[in-house]
Amino acid sequence: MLLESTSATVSRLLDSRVVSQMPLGNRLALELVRLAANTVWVDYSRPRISPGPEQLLGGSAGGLVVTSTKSGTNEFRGSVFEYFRNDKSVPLPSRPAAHHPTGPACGILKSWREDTMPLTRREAVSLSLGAFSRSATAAGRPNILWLIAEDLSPDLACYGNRVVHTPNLDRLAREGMRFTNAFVTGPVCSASRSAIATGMYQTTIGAHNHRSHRDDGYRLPQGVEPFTRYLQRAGYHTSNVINAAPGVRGTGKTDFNFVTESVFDGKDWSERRKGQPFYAQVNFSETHRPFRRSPEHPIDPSRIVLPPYYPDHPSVRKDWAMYLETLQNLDVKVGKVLARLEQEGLAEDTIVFFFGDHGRPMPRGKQFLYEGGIRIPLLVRIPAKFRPAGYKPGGVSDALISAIDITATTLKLAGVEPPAHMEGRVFLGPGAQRRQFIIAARDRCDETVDRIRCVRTQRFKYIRNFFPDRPYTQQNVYKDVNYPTLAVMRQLYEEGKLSGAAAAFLAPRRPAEELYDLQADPHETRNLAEDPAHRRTLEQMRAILDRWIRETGDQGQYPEDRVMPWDRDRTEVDGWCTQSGCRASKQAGALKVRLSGDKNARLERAFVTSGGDMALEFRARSSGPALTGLSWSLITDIRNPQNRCPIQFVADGQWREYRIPFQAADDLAILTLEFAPTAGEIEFDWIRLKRAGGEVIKVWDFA
Ligand SMILES: [Ca+2]
Ligand SMILES: [Ca+2]
Repeated sequence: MLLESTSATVSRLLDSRVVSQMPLGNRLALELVRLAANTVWVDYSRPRISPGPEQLLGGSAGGLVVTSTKSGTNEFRGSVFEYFRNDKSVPLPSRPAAHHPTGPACGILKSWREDTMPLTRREAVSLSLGAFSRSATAAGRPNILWLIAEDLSPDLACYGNRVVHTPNLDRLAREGMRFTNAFVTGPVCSASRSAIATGMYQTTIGAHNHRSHRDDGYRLPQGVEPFTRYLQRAGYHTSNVINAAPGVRGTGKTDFNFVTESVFDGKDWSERRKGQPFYAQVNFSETHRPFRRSPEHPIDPSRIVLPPYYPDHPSVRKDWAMYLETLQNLDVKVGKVLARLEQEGLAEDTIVFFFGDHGRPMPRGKQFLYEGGIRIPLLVRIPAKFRPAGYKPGGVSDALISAIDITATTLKLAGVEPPAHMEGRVFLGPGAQRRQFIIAARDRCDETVDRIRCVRTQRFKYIRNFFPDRPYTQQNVYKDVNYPTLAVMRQLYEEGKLSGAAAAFLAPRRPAEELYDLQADPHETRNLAEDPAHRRTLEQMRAILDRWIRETGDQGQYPEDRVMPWDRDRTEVDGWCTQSGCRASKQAGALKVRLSGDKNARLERAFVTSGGDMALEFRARSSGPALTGLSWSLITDIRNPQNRCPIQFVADGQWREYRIPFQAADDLAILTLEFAPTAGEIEFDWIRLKRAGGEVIKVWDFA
C-alpha cells in the first residue's frame, strides 16, 4: 500500500518534473523504511530517517522518487523520498539456495506494487458502483473463454491494418472493447505462457529461460499455482479445448515452463456439470510459423506497408503477406468458435478474451522487446449483464496492460479475489488499477543466451541489453531457418546494402541501453539513450528497472547451470544449420557434419533469391553416411516443402562433385540436405548455388 504510488510520482516527474512535498507523520515514514527492507530511504525534504546504513549512500542518485500515500485513501499526501543506490558498491547478489523466491522473498513480492497506482477516488467509485457487482450475483457467474493466438501483433483490420481481412475479430472488437497498449511479459511462448498461467512475471517464478524446465521436475515457488486452480476451487469447470467448433481444432498447448498437475478439468466446456460456470481456453496454431496461404483472400504483397526497420525487398513483402494471410485463417477459426457459443446459447453468459501469446514471428518481433515482440492485440467482450461501469462495447482503451493482468482480471470477473502474491493487476471492474508502466523480459531462447529487460510507459520505452557485446542476431537456428525476412537482411548486410535501423539490427554489437520516444518514433528507430535532452527520463527508467529487478528477485541475474539437451544439436556454420541428430563444425576448410544416426538429421540453409531453374553443386566425401535428397522451400511453403529430389551419393571416402538441378516456382527460401540414418561423418569442401545458365548465385567454401 505504502509503496504503491512510486510510479505515479515517477510518471508525474516524467510529465511535469514537479514534485509536491507535503508533511508526513513519522509513523508512516518509519513504516515505509521497514517495508523497504534492505533498501535505503532518504527523506527528501527533512533529515534522514533511514535506520543507519548510510555507508551505502554515494555514487549517483538513482533518481527514483517515492511518495507515500496515506493508508486507506487514494490521495497523494506524502513526503517525497529519493532512493539512492551506489552502483559500484552493491555486490551482485549470490545465487539463492533455491532458484526461486520462497519464504521471506515472498514477502517482498507482496510489497511490489510500484507498477500500478490506485485509481482516483472518482474513477474507483465510477467503476465499482456499476452493474457488475449486483448482476454477478443476481444473474450467476459468467463463463470466461480465452481465445489465445500464437505469435501475433496487433495487425488486425480493427487495429488499423488496411490490407488484412479479419471480419470476425473486428466484430468481436465492435461488440467488446479493444485495448491498444497490451504487452506480454516475455516475447516467447513458454516464458509468456508461464507468466499468464500464474499471473506472475516469468522472471519471478524461474520460468524465464525458454523451455528450461521440461524435464527437470521444476516446481513453482511455494504458494504460486496456475490461476485455474483458484477458479476450480470457486466451482468453475476449467478446460483447454481441443474440438472447439466444427473444423476448428485447438492445440491444447500449455508450454508451461514448470511442472504442475490438474491445471484443467477437461478438454471442453461441454464436460461441465449442469449449471456449472466454465473457464475455457482455445489455443490456435495458425499464426505460428510455418504460415499458410488464405486462398479466399490472397494478399497482394505490393500493398503491404512494411515497418521502416526492414529493407523494402520483394521477398520481405511476400513473407509479410503470408503472415497476414495466416492471420486471416485464424480469423475464420475464431469466427467458428464464437458461432458455436451463440448456437449453444452461451454468448450472453460468456466473457470472451482474445489475445496473442507474444508478438509476430519476424526480426525485431518474437524474442525481442521491441513493440513487434511484446505488443499484442487484446479484445474483451463482456455480455451486457456482467459489464462493469466504464466498460463500453466498441470502446477503445489505451491503458497500459500487462498480459499477467488478463489473469488477475479473469479471476476478479469470476468473483475470485486475486491472491496477494499475484503480480498481475485487475484492469476492469471493481478494484481496477491503472499501470504507469509495464515491464518485459527476455532470457535464453533455444540455444541463444541473452538477457534483455524493458520498461515501457505510455510515451517511452527503455531497453537494457545485458550482453551488448553480442549481436541482436546471434545464432538462433529456429529463426535462421524459419524467417526469410531475416535471411534477406543477413544477405543484404553482407553485401553492404542495408542501412538505418535495419543495419543497426544486424550489427556485430548493440548498445547497452536504448531509449525511444514512442510518440515521435513509434517504430523505435532513433535511440535517445545518449541524448542529453532525455537524460532525466533515462535515469528514471533505469531506476524503475533496477528496483523491479531487486524487488521481484529477477531470476535472470543468475546464470543457468546446464545446457538443454534439445539445444545441443543446434549448430550453425556459415548459416548452414542443424537441429537434431547431427552437429556441424568447420574443419580444415570444410564443413563437417557429425551424424548420430537419427532419421531426422538435416542440414539446412536459408537463402532467399528469386525463383527459376537452378542447381545446387557441392564437393563432398563420406565413408559411411549418405546424402539421400535435396528439398527446397519456397517463400510460400516454408517447413512444408512440396519439392524434393533424390541424391545419388557415393559413400566411398573419396572427394566427389555433385550437381543437383532443380526448379523453384517462387522465391527460393530454404535449402535442405537430408541424410540417411547412419552414424558417422560427411564433409563438404564447398557448396554452390547457380542459375541454370551458369550464373553463380552464392558460394560457401568454408575457408
Ligand atoms: Ca507463441
Ligand atoms: Ca573449402
